[in-house]
Amino acid sequence: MANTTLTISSKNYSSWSLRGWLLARFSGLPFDEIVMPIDDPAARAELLLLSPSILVPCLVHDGIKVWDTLAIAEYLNELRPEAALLSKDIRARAHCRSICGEMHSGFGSLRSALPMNLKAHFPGFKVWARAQSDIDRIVAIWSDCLKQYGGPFLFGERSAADAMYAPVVTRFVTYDVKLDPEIVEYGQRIMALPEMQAWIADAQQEVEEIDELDVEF
Ligand SMILES: N[C@@H](CCC(=O)N[C@@H](CS)C(=O)NCC(=O)O)C(=O)O
Repeated sequence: MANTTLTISSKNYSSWSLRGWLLARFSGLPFDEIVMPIDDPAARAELLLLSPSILVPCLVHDGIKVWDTLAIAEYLNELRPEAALLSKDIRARAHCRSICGEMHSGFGSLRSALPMNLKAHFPGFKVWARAQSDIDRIVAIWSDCLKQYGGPFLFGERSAADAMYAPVVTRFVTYDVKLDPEIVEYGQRIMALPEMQAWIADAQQEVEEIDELDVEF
């Protein structure tokens, strides 16, 4: 067993789990996954021991516990600077931190109206106005990054920002959100990453269903 674990929950529904898992995979740090069942009280008690917030993802590395996705990104960037989760350039790094922060603390309307659900597909889904404002802001962020850093990812090479926004890419697919070609192509590049393909394949195998899910999990 590696001396590193990442606790996550549903691969179909848990967008924060996906972010943390992608960050860990992008960093190149070997880790074991601990997948906590969604609704099991015993699992929640166990999770409390692993993650003080009772939330996932939670990384434990060499006995150091790191919870909350942004903290995990910062920790992995310190541990594995060669993976460049955050750019070496101070300007790009500040930009990356800003848009990761915006994802972490914002876009509540998008998150509640279009929850991550990899197994689902809703052609012609009607997006309400507030969620559309979140989508417009995200598209502006991505367009600006792709223009400034020249692609193929938000900051040129793959970075923490791509991990933070990957669940949004999946929502755009699930809810059939209409987008300009450059944004569709960026989304396709994210979906084609071997890490995303592996995650989605596992999500397809999950049996748990949350019918009443109406907020981001
Ligand atoms: N701000 C936290 C959010 C984490 C979060 O909300 N995680 C959800 C799963 S996506 C969770 O653990 N929910 C547990 C539960 O509701 O039982 C982070 O950045 O990691």
